[in-house]
Amino acid sequence: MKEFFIATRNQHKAQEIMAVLGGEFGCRTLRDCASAPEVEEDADSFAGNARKKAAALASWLEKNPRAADRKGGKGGRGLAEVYVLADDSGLEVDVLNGAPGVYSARFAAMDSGAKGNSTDAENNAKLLRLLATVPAEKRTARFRCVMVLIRLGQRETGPVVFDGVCEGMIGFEPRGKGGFGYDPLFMPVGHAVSFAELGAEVKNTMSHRAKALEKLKQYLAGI
Ligand code: ITT
Repeated sequence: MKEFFIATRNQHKAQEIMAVLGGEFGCRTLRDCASAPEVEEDADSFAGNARKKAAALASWLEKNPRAADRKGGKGGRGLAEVYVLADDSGLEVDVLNGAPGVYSARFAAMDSGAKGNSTDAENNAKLLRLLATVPAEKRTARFRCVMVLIRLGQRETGPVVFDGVCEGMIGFEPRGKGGFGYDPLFMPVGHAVSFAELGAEVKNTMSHRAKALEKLKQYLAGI
């Protein structure tokens, strides 16, 4: 079985990734590895940040191989069957020239200069405030996801990059209880309800993340 080490501390993201990948893969996250390094997400693109997250975890796992091997290194398969997968993603709103973009997780905190990510409620409130006078037809937006895959022990093949986009509109108020982040405000094309109302099962058939993961699964099936 291929083992994935998902370079995220966002449990919602991790759950979506695991649900789309399905049971044929083993998955762990940074939560299973408390001493893995924090990564400063200071690149100006999703791909740049995803590369940083993947490379940092891959380097750490190569220096700490026991963390990557479920069998503790005894008779295990070593690092060759272990993949690091990083996801950097966010929301691009057309009328805001693509913001929040790479700043999606810390959109509200950018105003106060506070360190770290903002809460989903703070980010959604800021987005609604900025769009307060924007009519429905100008509220077009998309979620974008870039994933970077590194196969440990086979670094010469280099990182492989997959992306996915989901087009939609920003609503006028948060709706629904599912998902995370901007899901209560995002209505995917063809739907008059938000991702948070549609729920995980439907979201995972059409989201930016699901589209990137479908490409990743095809890649894995071909190697
Ligand atoms: P990691 O870096 O640990 O993976 P993070 O939440 O900080 O976790 P990102 O830096 O990629 O992840 O920021 C992504 C942000 O974009 C996330 O916090 C949400 O605000 C938003 N976002 C991304 N995908 C989303 C989705 O499927 N639904 C709603 N919001 C999403």
